[in-house]
Amino acid sequence: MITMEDIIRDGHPTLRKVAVEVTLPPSEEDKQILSSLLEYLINSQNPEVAEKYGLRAGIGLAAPQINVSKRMIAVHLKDDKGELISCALFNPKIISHSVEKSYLVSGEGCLSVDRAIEGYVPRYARITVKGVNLEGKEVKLRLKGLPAICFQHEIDHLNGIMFYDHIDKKHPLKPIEGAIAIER
Ligand code: K1U
Ligand code: NI
Repeated sequence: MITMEDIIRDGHPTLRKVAVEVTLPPSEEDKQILSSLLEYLINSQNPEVAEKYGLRAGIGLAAPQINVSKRMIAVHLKDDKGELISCALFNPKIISHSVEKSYLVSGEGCLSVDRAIEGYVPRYARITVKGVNLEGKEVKLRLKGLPAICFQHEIDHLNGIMFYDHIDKKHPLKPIEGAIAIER
């Protein structure tokens, strides 16, 4: 199982690399890595398990964060209707997005960043993501709100991009014009 000791931190060169596509059908090893990403999220959101193993709670995780530079991500969260989105994908790709932007009023965090970084992170308000799940099936997801933001954060990790790269350095808390402000 993945613990915080397996998660590499800001400054590690792998976090700045563009990860390679996973060869499909995936190997047993790649399937095991991808399911361990999702398992981390589930464990980290269980207060007893998180306390026992010292896990910081997460809603998303990407393979580069455990020093595996391959295109795999997991997301485990509830949408604004309380529906669980629990998803592990090989080679996720944003195939379309809105012009409209959104951002979290509380800002974003990252399991690879040990300090809080203030600032609004502009994201597409709505995205459509394609990828291949652990069963080898191609899936297409239409997302908005926090799930859309979380998938963009994780796909950024596959491209060597950190959330703070998107923050306006001079005016981190300047409201983003025309964007939806999401409270959570
Ligand atoms: O990729 C990561 O480092 C995980 C990160 C993902 C993320 C955070 C904020 C916006 C988009 C994506 C986290 O999960 S940080 C923890 C977090 O945001 C959270 C944890 C438990 C409950 C609610 C939120
Ligand atoms: Ni992150």
